[in-house]
Amino acid sequence: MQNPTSNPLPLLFSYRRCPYAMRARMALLQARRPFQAIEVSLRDKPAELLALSPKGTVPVLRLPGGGVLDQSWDIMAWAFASDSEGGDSWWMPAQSERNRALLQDNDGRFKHQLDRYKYPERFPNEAPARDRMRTEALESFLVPLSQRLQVEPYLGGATACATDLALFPFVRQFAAVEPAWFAVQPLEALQAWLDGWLSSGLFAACMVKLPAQNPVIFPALQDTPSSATA
Ligand SMILES: N[C@@H](CCC(=O)N[C@@H](CS)C(=O)NCC(=O)O)C(=O)O
Repeated sequence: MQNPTSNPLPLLFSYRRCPYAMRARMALLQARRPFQAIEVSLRDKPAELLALSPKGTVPVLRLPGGGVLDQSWDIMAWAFASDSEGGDSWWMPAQSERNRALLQDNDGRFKHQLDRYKYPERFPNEAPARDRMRTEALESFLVPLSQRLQVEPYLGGATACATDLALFPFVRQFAAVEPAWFAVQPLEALQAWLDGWLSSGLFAACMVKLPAQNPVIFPALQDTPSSATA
């Protein structure tokens, strides 16, 4: 892992396990956008992060020209702008009405269900809702998603697009709560899609461990050893 140079690269304030930060890192890597990254402690956020974006969530991308992107989808849009490698083919399919609605559903209703299913202790007043949330997420989101992936292997159709990257970290979190339960649900196409991303070089590259709180040049996709997720 290299140290930052004086090259003006975008700087990503990131958190390794955050699904929003994961989708941003995957997009930057896939688009072959060199960037620096800082692994942030969510309990001790750096002053620079809060100065750039007082709402204090990650990811945040500081652009060399002085701009700030503090929503993961905006970072993905910047990554896949048409001057990036293959940018249009990853971005254009994500603009369809169907994929925009799917993203909204993921970041809205499904994320709400996922939080209550994964972290019932954070919602003590809603504890009895945990099983209901699992069922609702299955029926309203995961089964329809799987049916769609049965027809075409990716949300971009024959090839992946930004919507695939945007949803994958959230489906991964859901599947990891009770892997044995997830494995026996009627979600064959979704399970195959999830397995494909989990074993991809892109996911391994995005999960590389960074030293805490120091900016480093994030290793490019082709430089990442396959053991990076270990
Ligand atoms: N809408 C934001 C959501 C980002 C978000 O909620 N990130 C979480 C981590 S996964 C966060 O930073 N939470 C603030 C905290 O935990 O203090 C985006 O798309 O970037």
